[in-house]
Amino acid sequence: MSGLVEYEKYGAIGVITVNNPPVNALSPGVPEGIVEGVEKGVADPDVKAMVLIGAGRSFIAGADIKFLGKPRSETAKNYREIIEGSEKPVVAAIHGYALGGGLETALGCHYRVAVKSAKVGLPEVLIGILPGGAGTQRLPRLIGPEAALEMIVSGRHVPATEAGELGVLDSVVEDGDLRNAAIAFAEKIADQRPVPRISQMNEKVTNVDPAIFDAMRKKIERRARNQIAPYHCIACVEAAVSLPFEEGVARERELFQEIVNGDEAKSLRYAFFSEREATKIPDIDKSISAVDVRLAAVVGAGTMGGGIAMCFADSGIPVKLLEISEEFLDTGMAKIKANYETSIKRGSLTAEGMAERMALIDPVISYDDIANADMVIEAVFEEMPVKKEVFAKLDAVMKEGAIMASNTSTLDIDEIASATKRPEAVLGMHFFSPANVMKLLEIVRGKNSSKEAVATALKVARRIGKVGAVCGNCDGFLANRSRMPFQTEMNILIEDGALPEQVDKVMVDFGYPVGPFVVGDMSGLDIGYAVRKRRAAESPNEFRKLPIPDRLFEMGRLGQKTAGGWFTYKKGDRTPHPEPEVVKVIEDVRREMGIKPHDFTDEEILQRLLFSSVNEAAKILEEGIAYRASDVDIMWLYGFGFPRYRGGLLFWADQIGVKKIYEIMCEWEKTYGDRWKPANLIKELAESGKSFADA
Ligand code: 3H9
Repeated sequence: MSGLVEYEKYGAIGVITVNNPPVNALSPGVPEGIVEGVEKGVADPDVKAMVLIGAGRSFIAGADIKFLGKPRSETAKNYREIIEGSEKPVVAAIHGYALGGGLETALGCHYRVAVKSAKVGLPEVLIGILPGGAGTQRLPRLIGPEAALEMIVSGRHVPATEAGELGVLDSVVEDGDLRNAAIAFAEKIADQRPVPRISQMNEKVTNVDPAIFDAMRKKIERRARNQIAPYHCIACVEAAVSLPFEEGVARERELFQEIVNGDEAKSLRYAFFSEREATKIPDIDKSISAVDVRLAAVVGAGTMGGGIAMCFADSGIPVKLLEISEEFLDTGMAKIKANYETSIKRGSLTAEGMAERMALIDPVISYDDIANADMVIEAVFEEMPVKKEVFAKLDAVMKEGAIMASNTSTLDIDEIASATKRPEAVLGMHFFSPANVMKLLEIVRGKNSSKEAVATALKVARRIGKVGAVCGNCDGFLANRSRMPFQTEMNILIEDGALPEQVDKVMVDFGYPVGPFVVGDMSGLDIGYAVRKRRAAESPNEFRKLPIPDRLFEMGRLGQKTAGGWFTYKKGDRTPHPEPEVVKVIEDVRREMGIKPHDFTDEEILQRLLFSSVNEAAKILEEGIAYRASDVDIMWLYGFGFPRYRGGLLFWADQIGVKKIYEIMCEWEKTYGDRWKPANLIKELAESGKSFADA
């Protein structure tokens, strides 16, 4: 047997164990090894049945994503059919995850036993493909097309108990000795005939109402915009109810081949690996021990602080929430309560769940009360003197070894750290708003931040369900600094002749959930105004004035909170309506600035917005503020809603080609001036024919 799969005998049961760490992916050699095991069991007259189990932490997490779309052996193509064809029953014993090709393998087996903590699913759609190992044909035959459609199109990981109820699993056992439980199960069913084969179960796929497929297409219309995989998944399940098994499998293979090497699949695979890569910091290896955060503290119970406290409570970590007065504390706690109540109304949280979470948040008003926390996150006003005062107080009380983080979105981490005698314990942990919802956690490594502090922040990010990515210290850090030129450019586009609704439409068509002007209205025009004021004071020469949003702010058009900003909103409705008053401001400013407005193509709008940020991101890479281009992409995917199926800002740029972008920027530099001067890195990459991925 290959080293990836082992075979042993326990009485009359042959046990085939997949051992391909870390997640038992179906890398070359694994399907072949499974087939060898099955053949051994079939050939041995003393063996009555077999168990297929995974070593380590999972059953099988799917095909090896690194090998997707590459040639496979004939055995690897057909191993599920070989398992299913075995005259002796094979029982899949599932713990950890049975995902994608992993669940498809289990569906090729005759029975499935799982422990309670296991999860099963067909998440291929999330990496831009479809279950290509007959999953779209077997699952509907086993649990009916409606339930199968939901599982396949959502790609969600289904907990074992629910999978048992759906009929995916034959038995759900207590966590513990799965191997023995599965052997006992195999002994029980060993003599039962006929051996159940899902490919031959056709009852559930006859007389199906065909309307379910169109209903699903309609349901995913908004979410699946510009994507192919979700629709191909539906087409495959449709084939399962209209074609015999073998023809359905052929159809599935055909559609799989069509998309496996397409842009969508490549971008999503890139995003999958980039997310994992982001946690690997060149000089921080496993020997660096992260602090075990058993008690957290948050300073400031405003919107951000409250949201951060919720992140800890949601993950079962007790958290102290500190404010300067009972009054502020009560307001903060009331907001948290209201947020949880909204989740209950939406059905995503139970009343007991809310009570458990609220019990984990301990509101306090004295710094002494948070002294024994393992990590503290400051979320007070974005003003340096205030931050420094807080950090000096924290320095005085926090226990030795505690990590002290600031949630600042722009301020200098090193200066904040200088307010303490332990700058090594200080770093940035920048949450995005709303903190309890947005997945990105930007971890800012100051010049003195210790490796332990960074490792702790990364570990905490994972524990609280965030995607952590690390960057260096600079104004705006990685995420907001790379986003800033986009913010400026969208305003310049308006000065030059575009309208907010036109720009928003281009970006929504590109794949953003909402356009940037609507986002501006949602966060409030006062935010940008305050940032511009600060920047104007700090660096008056570099600062580009933006008279249109300044004037809207001064008119009291602050966005959705005042029923109008860039757009006007009707009461209780978030639909943006173009506003003549705004158009008048735009026209006035154009006239005063002596600008002759011109028409923009959609492509020009898209490129002007995104190239401006590509240029800044290149400078960030050049300065070593980012470890790698893919970290920029992770921040854009999880912080700014960049469409995942386009990979991320710099992955998208690489698809266009750095050389082409460089040429366009050089032209724009001539037309529009200095702001389009290409970053040195862009020039270098263009001249050497390289990409951001190579940088
Ligand atoms: C498929 O099955 C297609 C078939 O239908 C048909 C084919 C014809 N491949 O996420 P983690 C690596 S498509 C390769 O940190 P966790 C991962 O990169 C597949 N590598 O652990 C990481 O490596 P490193 C359908 C994989 O405990 C390490 O394992 N299946 C794969 O947080 C640990 O990963 C999926 O889409 C893979 N399939 O989460 C499931 N999976 O240490 C994809 C993981 O070098 N996987 N790695 O950074 C997952 O969703 C999560 O990894 C899982 C565990 C939930 C399983």
